[in-house]
Amino acid sequence: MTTARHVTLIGAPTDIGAGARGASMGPEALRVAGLAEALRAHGVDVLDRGNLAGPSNPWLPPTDGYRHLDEVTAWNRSVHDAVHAALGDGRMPILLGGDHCLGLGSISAVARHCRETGKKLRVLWLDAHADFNTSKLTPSGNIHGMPVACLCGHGPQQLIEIGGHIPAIDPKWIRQIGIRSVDEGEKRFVHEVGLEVFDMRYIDEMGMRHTMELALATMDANTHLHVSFDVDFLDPDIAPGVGTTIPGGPTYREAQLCMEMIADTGRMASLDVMELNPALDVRNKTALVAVDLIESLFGKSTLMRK
Ligand code: EXY
Ligand code: MN
Ligand code: MN
Ligand code: MN
Repeated sequence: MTTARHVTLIGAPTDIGAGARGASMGPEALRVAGLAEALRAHGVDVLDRGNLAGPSNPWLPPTDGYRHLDEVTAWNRSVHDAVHAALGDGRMPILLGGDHCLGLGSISAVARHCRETGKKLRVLWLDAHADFNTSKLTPSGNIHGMPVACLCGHGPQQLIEIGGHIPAIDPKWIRQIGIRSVDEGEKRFVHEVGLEVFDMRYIDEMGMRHTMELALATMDANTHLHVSFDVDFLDPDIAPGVGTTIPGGPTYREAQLCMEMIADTGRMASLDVMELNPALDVRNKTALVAVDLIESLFGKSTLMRK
């Protein structure tokens, strides 16, 4: 059985799906910020299995609506295999991105594992963006804007088949939080498919507590909760080190509450930490805030700190 007390760190040092170079340095920045040590201090057994390898970034323009499709596919296959293996070992994988196109490999592996073990999957997608573009809708061709659509079966065959089941997940299993930048065509598609989105307007009006109560409702003891944390979810004031900063994100306290409420469920069984771009950061500040928030996902809290 997967337990949050046995974690495997998997580095995926690539910016193959992004519109800016530098997320390839994300895994090392998280290590330098003390991720493994912080988790160990909370009693977690941490195995850092190092970095995956994959093709370098050729930095080419899009072909048929996609940039670097073959390279994105190779990286995602490798992420899929590593995440699936960690789950099979009864450990909780933490994917250290890398850009968010790799959420596809990670979540398709988690979905495969849930099918094999009879678990119910719930995906929390913490992001400024919906990542629900297709080759027809994308303004950029960057595949980090497409992983959620691919997971739901809308994308090129070589990507949507990575987890061995098409679609990898049902849109009903997803809750998106913190969304504030969605392209026009993408917006229509999000509505068409019926994605459950708690955007910043919702969080402003209802507060993070009510938002998370709804986003975390209807889970039970058989639920595998996957958290896909795109660091651009956070307000750029606290997290400048990302390629696609969008103003008006959750504050430090709102983000902490979000993580604390996830921890309280006791159901988180896999995690992605994506889009951290050390080339754009200030003295590793964004990596440090990410580690602080990950600690909260593992039960650190103001009064109960061990
Ligand atoms: N929606 C824009 C695009 O598709 O190009 C920006 C996507 C940024 C995606 C970041 C990772 O969350
Ligand atoms: Mn994203
Ligand atoms: Mn499995
Ligand atoms: Mn994003």
